[in-house]
Amino acid sequence: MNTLLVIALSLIAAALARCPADWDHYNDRCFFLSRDNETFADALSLCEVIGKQYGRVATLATVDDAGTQKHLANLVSHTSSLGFYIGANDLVHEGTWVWVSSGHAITYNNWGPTQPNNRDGAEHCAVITYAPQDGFVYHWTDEPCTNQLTYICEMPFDNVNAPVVG
Ligand SMILES: [Ca+2]
Repeated sequence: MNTLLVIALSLIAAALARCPADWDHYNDRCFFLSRDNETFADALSLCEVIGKQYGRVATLATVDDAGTQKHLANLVSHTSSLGFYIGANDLVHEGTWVWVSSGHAITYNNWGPTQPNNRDGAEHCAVITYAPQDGFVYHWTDEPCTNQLTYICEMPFDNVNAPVVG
């Protein structure tokens, strides 16, 4: 194949694989920190809607290893929000925490002190929380899924089906 054509196609593929301008790239995923406050269910729906704009399947963030946790904690530390929903929840079976992205049980966690505690039997959604007075420095807490909070979406980095803004 013509060398220039190969280079051109490579450049196009690279451009399409980028994360949108207001998203953050980490390993194989793009992450988005909201500014709006939503319930867990609305946050999930909004992630999905935003992802469709880029032709990708987006969902609430799957924080499945220490590296991802550290990366997201750093992003959160540059905001003024005290809590971001991630995708972990035990809505189906109390005490069985799963990722909304896959339905698979969580294998990594970063729960803060005494968490998850399912306070008043009403806490089924995981939040990356900054409340150092309570010992939470970007640790996870379980909170009522009806709380209105900021949230973190994720979508694949390498899906090249869509136009990318930015
Ligand atoms: Ca809790």
